[in-house]
Amino acid sequence: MLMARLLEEKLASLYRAGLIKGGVFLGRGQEAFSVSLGLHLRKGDLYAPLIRDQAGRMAFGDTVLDTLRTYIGSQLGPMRGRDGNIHRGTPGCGYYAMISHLGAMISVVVGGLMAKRLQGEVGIVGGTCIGEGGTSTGAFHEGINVAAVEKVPLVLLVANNQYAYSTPVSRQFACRNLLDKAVGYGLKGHKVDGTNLEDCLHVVGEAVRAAREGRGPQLVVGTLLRLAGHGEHDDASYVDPLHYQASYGGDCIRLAERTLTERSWLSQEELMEWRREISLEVELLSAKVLREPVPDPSEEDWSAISNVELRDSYSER
Ligand SMILES: Cc1ncc(C[n+]2csc(CCOP(=O)(O)OP(=O)(O)O)c2C)c(N)n1
Repeated sequence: MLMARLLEEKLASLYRAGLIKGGVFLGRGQEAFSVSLGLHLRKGDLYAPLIRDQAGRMAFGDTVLDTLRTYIGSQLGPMRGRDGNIHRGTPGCGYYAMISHLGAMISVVVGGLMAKRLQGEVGIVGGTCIGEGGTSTGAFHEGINVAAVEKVPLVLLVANNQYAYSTPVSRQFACRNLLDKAVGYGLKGHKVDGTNLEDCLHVVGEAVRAAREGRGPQLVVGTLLRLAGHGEHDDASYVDPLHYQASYGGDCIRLAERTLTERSWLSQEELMEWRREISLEVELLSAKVLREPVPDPSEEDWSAISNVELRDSYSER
């Protein structure tokens, strides 16, 4: 969680310095909810994170180095400089690269789970996420409907962070609670305070266990606040300041740190030391990645939407 937060702070500063092309989208305030899914998934599971899931990605095994290389566009990164920011993954390891924030990944994970079922694999879970705005899209409805009909082991986290870009929840949905959407389609619904790490670990852990044991798809609604703009290009000036006073308006990292010190599990000094060590690692790795080569289009043997085989077979026609 802390590593994701400090890494994203560095990404934001690199973006403001003009050293990252494209967008930078932060998960600030959503780390506790996000990390809970990444931590409960295992090797062999499927995971399709979205733009606010840096913490979940790192818990699932993504690294500071690969993240920096993707954002900075290094030729040595997993996307070889072809695609930036959150569109990264290693599908062969069940870590799916994001297509869209607005529901596309649900049916991709459901399809992956169906494929695993046809291959006779059992005990697998597929996890993905969506924002409350994304629950208004057709892709969301189609995806959860087929998940429920097929009873696949999907765990879908809905981060209700109060805004979809600048659209507040009052203009987003008219149901009483987002859990009603789970009931409507036949998924088991859970709710959690998305700012409380302990509760998130417990509730998301229960949902993952239920899916793994064959109890069908699970939907978990986390209530929290997006503590950043939609992306770093957005100053979030439209956010009603009252949200910051609400029960869901706190910073999950500060709250987790307070719990750790109140229970004497860690001292302030140890927490400071964690921050210092992580910041140093992030600084050293970003300095290294900034010196790495970026792709030269005239030298590369791939094209943006193709691979060598497709390119050659196309040019032979
Ligand atoms: C089809 C489509 N329309 C618009 C967008 C731009 N867009 C990306 S995320 C987003 C808002 C998403 O809000 P929400 O689902 O609540 O997630 P949050 O950003 O709050 O995490 C929008 C409008 C897009 N990517 N694709």
